[in-house]
Amino acid sequence: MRKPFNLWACAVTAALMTACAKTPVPEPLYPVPSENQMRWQEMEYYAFIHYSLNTYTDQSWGYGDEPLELFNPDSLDCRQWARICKEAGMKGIIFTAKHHCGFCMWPSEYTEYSVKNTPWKDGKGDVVGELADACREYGLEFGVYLSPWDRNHPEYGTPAYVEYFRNQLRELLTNYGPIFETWFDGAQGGTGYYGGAYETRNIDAKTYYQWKETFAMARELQPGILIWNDGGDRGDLRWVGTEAGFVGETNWSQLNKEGDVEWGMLHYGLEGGDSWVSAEVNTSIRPEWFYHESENTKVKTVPKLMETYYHSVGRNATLLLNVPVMPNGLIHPLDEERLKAFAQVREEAFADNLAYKASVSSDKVRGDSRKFSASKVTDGKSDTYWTVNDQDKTGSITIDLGKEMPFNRFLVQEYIRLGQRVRNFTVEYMQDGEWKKIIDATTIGYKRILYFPTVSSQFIRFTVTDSRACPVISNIEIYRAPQILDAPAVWRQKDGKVSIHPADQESEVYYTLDGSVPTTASAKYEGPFDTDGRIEVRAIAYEPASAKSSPVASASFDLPRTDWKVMGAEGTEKLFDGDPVSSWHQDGKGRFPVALTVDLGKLLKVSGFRYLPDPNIWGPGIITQYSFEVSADGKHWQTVSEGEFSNIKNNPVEQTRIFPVCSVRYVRFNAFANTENSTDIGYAELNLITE
Ligand code: FUL
Repeated sequence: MRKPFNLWACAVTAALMTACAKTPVPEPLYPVPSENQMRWQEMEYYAFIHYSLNTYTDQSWGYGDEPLELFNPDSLDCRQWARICKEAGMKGIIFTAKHHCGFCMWPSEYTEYSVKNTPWKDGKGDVVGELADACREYGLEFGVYLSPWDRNHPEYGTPAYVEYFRNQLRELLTNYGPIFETWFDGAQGGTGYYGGAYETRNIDAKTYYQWKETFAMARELQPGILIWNDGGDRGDLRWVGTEAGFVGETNWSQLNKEGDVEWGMLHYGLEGGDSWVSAEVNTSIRPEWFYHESENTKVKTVPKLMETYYHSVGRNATLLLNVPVMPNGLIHPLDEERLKAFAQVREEAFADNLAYKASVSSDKVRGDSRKFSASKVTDGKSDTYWTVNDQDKTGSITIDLGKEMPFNRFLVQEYIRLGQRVRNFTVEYMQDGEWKKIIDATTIGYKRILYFPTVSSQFIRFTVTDSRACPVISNIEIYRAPQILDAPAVWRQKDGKVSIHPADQESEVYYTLDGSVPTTASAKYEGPFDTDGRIEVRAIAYEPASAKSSPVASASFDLPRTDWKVMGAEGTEKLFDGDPVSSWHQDGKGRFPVALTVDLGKLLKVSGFRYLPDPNIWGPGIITQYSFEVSADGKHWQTVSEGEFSNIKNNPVEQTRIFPVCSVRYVRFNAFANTENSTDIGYAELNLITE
């Protein structure tokens, strides 16, 4: 009996082997990523570190005339930065070797405006060098941000500066070991010191820097390099059109080599584009990029960081998360704590893959070959995959967990070495013998992670419903992540009414008004409530099922704006409704300044103002140049603050300006320029700081 059985087994094996041998792998769907792009994509998460002279002047962008004496940190320790990033699970660090102010954090031989002429280490220090060494010690990749715009350099705007820029890049790419990424920021040209000229210099970002030659030099010096470039020529990676920490749900790693890249292409990529250009989501752990003491209460919460993770790594992008360095040369303990907590929550969320080695089946498979069977998506290997015949653009895989289990995360990966293919897919679960849809989604790419309220089932079905060519799926993972509760948002309307908004509808909310930490014994939020005067609201969201609370939301409010009236305008409610998303627009009818005059109803002692720009994506009309005037009688006006809101286009966070206290009944906020080059001015909120 044994002999024929063996013969039969041999015959089956032989037949299968022939089928495997006969079934060719799918043809790549071009473009496909380079080896450098693959390596970079697999890094997934790495740090940005912003540190420069601005750290000492509380600015977002230095002007280029900041004195060198300012740079003298007493505890600078790049090993602390590297240790924190390593412990946070990051794979590398990109450092602002030179920001727009032109100050060099390494002793460049081409300028005097560098660490070599500062009191720090008697001019013998080199921050870039120390950080490169620390990265090597901690097993991190190292990258450099070198700002093309240089507000210090006398020759900025002429061909001589381009040579200077290239010389600096050569220094950085030659003297500091392997560099995995260079960042050439898109903020290019404008006002500056420029060696004492104090003027505006505009350049054509497409032609001025001659990127082709610069890129060629960079690739020759560092064959493993990835180039991020926001102006002119296409690099290897792309910006996603916002610094708020998310890329489009639909995200193609493709763009065209030539032609303009509009916002939508940055955010969603371009299906069918002729070049592989993947997305990198850059955002900061605080509202701004550089350290500002005033932002110590605004370090992003773990739930917010998790959301950012799902909206970057979970949407086929990498996450470049910025951590600023304090004036003493160290990362703030709060940022360190948050980064570690974020790492732990990620670890907990993705600890137990329910689909690993689960039994799987598919409705079709390429050439009936075992080599491409559905089991390849749960074998834990990144170089095996399930695929179907060339003519098939759809297909589904059913995963049997063995028994009913709760889950709320679904992770899927395409084998992108053969190109990005999937346009649409669905995930369903079986309940009472019927398939129920969890989610309809679009692209996958390198990695897609879906999150949804917990469901329980033994069977999950993943279906590709549309694909540019036969789908090629290398991995599926399923998790039950613990619930994360976010700090609720607190708004105060014009009349003083406070409303509290938890991130998820199921949690309860508790709050205090006396500065104490809220617990479930505090007042329970039942709806908007009246308040008066200056107040501090603290609130938590609470999930009864797990008895877990969110981090505490703290919001301080100045006097209510009850009597305020915008003069000469109607329908301005959204300007004072406390909602950071709703906005009011003022039509300047083609003429600057566009003045917003507010009657406060009575005399108040005022010492500052806060402007929250319209955060919406389309035509936000964010003010970039302003002046702020005050008046006690509406006739005699005094300018108390004027200037620019730096980097407000990319990072539209609240702007605060302080001025000497004055008695005021009327204020006038003048806009002289906005981000749209138009006179349509957008405001989400306007507030005053009173004595
Ligand atoms: C922006 C810059 O202007 C910011 O200051 C920051 O460096 C950010 C990463 O890029 O465009």
